[in-house]
Amino acid sequence: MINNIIIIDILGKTKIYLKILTPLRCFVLSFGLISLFTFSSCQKKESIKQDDRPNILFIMSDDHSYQTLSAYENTYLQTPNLDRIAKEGVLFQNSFVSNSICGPSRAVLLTGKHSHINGQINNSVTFDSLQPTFPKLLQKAGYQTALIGKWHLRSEPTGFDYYDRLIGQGDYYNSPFILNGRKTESKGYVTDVITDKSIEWLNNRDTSKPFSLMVHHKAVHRVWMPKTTDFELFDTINFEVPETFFDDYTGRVAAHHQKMSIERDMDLVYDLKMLDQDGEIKTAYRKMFERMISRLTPEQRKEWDAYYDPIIAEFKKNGLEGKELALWKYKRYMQDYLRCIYSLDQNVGRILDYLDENNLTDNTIVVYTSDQGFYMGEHGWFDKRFMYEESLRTPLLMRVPKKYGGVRGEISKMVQNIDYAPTFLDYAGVDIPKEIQGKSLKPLLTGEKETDWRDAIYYHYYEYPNEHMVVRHYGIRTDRYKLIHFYDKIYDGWELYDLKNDPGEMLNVYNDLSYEMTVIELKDRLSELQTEYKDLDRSTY
Ligand code: SGN
Ligand code: CA
Repeated sequence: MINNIIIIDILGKTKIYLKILTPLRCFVLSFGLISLFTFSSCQKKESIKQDDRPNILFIMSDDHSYQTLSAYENTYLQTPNLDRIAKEGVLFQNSFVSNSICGPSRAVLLTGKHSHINGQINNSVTFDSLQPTFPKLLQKAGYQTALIGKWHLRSEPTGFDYYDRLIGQGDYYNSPFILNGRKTESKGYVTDVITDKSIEWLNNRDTSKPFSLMVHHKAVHRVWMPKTTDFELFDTINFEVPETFFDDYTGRVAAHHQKMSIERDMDLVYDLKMLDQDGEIKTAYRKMFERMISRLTPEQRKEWDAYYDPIIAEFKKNGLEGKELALWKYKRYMQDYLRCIYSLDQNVGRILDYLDENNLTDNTIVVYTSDQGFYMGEHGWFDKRFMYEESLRTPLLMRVPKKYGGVRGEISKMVQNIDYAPTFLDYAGVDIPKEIQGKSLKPLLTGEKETDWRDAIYYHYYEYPNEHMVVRHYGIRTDRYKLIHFYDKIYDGWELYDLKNDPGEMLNVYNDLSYEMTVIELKDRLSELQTEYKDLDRSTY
């Protein structure tokens, strides 16, 4: 059975995209139309001319919540440059990850397969770099491939003509990099440096080939160190905490167990920069922050201290406690986090301008996403990992040039990071290997009407025990419901959320008899998904 898209040129101008279901129908249609139209091919691979393939610019940040991207929500800050991608392209309203943590998310992106298949179930294992990835396939098909910025997969990158990666999490200031296997130093703020390096690579690339450039920012990962020029931003804003900030986790055992509470777990020195010169504020992570801040040059350190020292003095004077301290911590956290986003947005603007100035806008697909979502105080948290909305969702903006049929607007279908690899292969005219578990987003991006799309997504998180102590779990999310199974020696139990009636996921209705049938149906669908994605044997990890 063929399931291809054919492209027909009418008088060399208009393109019609048709989905052909059977070889017979394909033959009949082509036979009927061949005398009227120039018929390209029933094979997707041949339908894109070698020299007409789009460049791919894939920009990914780390831990950027959709709540702090103004194309999604206007509450906290404006991100005009990021928003531009959505305005000139599409915004995915329902974009999710399959395992809300860095290394796994990156492995899913590269392979188009869930964690249990690509092997990267958590941040501790080493990525099997011998397995097929989309950069390798693009490279084989004649693309020039590059990766600049965060990698975090332990094995060296493969499938790239050029890479310049951070070491582990990297540093916000003067971070070292590994350039094609060789350690180098850098000067300056990491978001600027990654952008400079990306622009430099674009300037020096082989222009005879299409490119696939992955720009992977460190921002806005913990510990949210802003650029010195951005210190005063958001200083005077009194951020209101989210409605669920003082959640008591009634009916949700795993939520009781976590260690990612702003009030309890956020470190005053490390996370909130209260590094007093007298050393009176003694915290568990103080030494780690001292190491981190020692990377600053004397000039940078001077600017740093000039901004934070008065805040530290004020903090020590006020001696806040309880709820007041929790609210102060929230505000401090938000200020630094948002400053990192501000710089990220500016730098995305620089790269978009570069495309404009170098006639690349019309033949480059631009993607912006994050490796997962993040908590901005919802449930009282920072970090990610849970299958709850704030960390399951991730921003996804894509601008596909009109020349490749790109539509404009919002897409509400549920998409997942397993879909990136097949999408890029599809646009490059490369056959999508059948082992890939995601689906090409091209039918959605070209506005195909009768697209047979998924009705549910599958999620599986494994990193326990770990510093934030989120119990292992898997689950299913449909348009309306989310069913989660936490499974671990420490706790084994189910949760069900009715997202229509309870978007904040405060009420676990798993044991509510009025949802009995829903639970049965969702469990059936969940086990179908586990069969489809071959995630049946959980005893092996
Ligand atoms: C580090 C952070 C954690 C974070 C993980 C994973 N601690 O370990 O807060 O959850 O990374 O983040 S830190 O003290 O090193 O900042 S991930 O995005 O890389 O997966
Ligand atoms: Ca991350």
